[in-house]
Amino acid sequence: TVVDPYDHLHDEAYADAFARGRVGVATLVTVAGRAVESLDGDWRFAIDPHDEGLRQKWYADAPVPASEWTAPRDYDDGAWQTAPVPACWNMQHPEWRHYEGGAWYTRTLDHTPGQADERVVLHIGAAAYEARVFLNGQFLGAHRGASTPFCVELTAHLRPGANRLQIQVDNTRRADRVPMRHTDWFNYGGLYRSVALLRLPALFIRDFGVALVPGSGFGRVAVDVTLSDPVDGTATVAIDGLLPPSPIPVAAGRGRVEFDLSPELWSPESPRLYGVTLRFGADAVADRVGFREIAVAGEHILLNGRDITLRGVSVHEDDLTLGKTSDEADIRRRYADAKALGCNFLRLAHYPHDPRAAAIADEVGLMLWSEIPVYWAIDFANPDTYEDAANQLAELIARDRNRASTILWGVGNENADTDARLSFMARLAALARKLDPTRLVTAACLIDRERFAIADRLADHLDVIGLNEYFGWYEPSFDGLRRLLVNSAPGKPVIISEFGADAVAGLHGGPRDLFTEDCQEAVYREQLAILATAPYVRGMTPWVLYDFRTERRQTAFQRGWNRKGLIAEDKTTRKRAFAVLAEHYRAMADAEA
Ligand code: GCB
Repeated sequence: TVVDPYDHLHDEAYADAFARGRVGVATLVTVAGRAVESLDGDWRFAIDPHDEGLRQKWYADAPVPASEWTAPRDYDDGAWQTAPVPACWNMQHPEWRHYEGGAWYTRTLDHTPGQADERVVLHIGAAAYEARVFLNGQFLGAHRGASTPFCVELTAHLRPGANRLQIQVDNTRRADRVPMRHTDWFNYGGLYRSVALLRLPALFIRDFGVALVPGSGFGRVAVDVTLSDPVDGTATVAIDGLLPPSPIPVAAGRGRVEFDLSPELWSPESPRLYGVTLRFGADAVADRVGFREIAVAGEHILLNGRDITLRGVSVHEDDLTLGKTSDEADIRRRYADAKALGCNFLRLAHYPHDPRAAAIADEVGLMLWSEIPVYWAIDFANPDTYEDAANQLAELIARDRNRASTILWGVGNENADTDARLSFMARLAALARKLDPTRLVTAACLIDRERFAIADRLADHLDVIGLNEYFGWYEPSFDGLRRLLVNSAPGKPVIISEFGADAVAGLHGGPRDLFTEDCQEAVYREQLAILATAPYVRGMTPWVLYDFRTERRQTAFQRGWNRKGLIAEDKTTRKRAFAVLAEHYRAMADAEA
């Protein structure tokens, strides 16, 4: 046997991170309306494929005296390259394009102590996939999950003057994580959403929610608040034009009050938002919130009591130059393209998107399906995998619970109907309901191949059934789709959460010439005609708005891209199927009006 003399150091730091230091939803602090101190910009950066930083303790504060050296110290971040935050490292240098492993971000934090009892919290918008945070040599916490925010409190370890902040980020795909090794999107890495410091009073508002009470006839608004510590007291809430500052009694750090209020309702046609301010002691948070009710009645979806159909499209976070990082312009372009299609709905696949996605959807009037990457065959029997998925779900809900645009939580995508998966995802559905009774729960399911019907056992645990099907593409004939729809009596609304076909923009041929725009167009025409015959199909989100990067697709037509976009990866060139879907959605909207 060959023994690596330094492995114990690595294992120790690794075990440390995940046994003692794991941070999750319980430590998250809302940033709504807060003046944050941005840490975006250039950080010193190095890839670290052999985890030398953990073995050699690059995070150790002072140089270790030579007598105590357990490993050679090759660490000097002063000579490192820099990388911008927020960004995916893959987009920074050609040699980092396919890098998968650990990497270190370091920077100096200049700290001028404020009030004596000030608390300082680091807020990380997203780190793909794992992150370990070190300050002045101390390991402070670790997080799993590529697309949800997390917080680490720095207060006890900050010094006046210069402080050394280091974040080790690791995007290694692992069989027991969420997602696992196999996905159909690019494995970007890095601190790819904003990083900021929150300077807070000793007691602060951790989380709050403002929403219509379901089933109250649009006449009651519930406001809840959770504080940093289990104290008693009184918070106040005010809603512009609706509610003057009003008390919320708080006991053991929590309070909830229902107010008799009838706000103007939010809808895609009229995306009315109200300014909301919450205060407790020296702390205040604020947000712009819409009030709406989403419900299911039989096979129908009701928005504010009105039957609606969801004219949607699926979209990934992916960009030619930004990778998985989104900026506001990119999100607005996404929504402008969706509106040009006639959409009132988008499926944000397959992981939580940038927080501005839901905030801007609130403002422009689009409904959203937001999901966690319980994708394909994750390790459903593993309790640690469940914990990771549940934490990602809870962090997503905590982050976006005040976004009226988000109407559906998706708890998975195309997961084979096994016992382990059923219990795993049924628990996730129950968790989503418990954390948030104001939204519907869904999942993108597969066809039951034996009965040839929509008969996933998980459907009992969902409000809305999502169904992915690729008739006309992975299955050449459309007969199966007709048979499937006739065979099914779901008793709940169904959203066709995916269908589509690859097409290289500009490539033409006959309607069955694969990878041509004409073939994609033919698939859309046939799909739309057939789906219109099933009354329980209450919406659809065809796959997908833009072509996106994916390492697993390497045919001559794909070369690292999924080509099922209605628009090419330049986000400008529309394929022929775009107009077909736009025409169909226009007719649907007219029929509804
Ligand atoms: C699916 C997956 C999606 C893939 C798509 C495809 O069913 O849910 O992530 O990208 O099919 O293009 O095959």
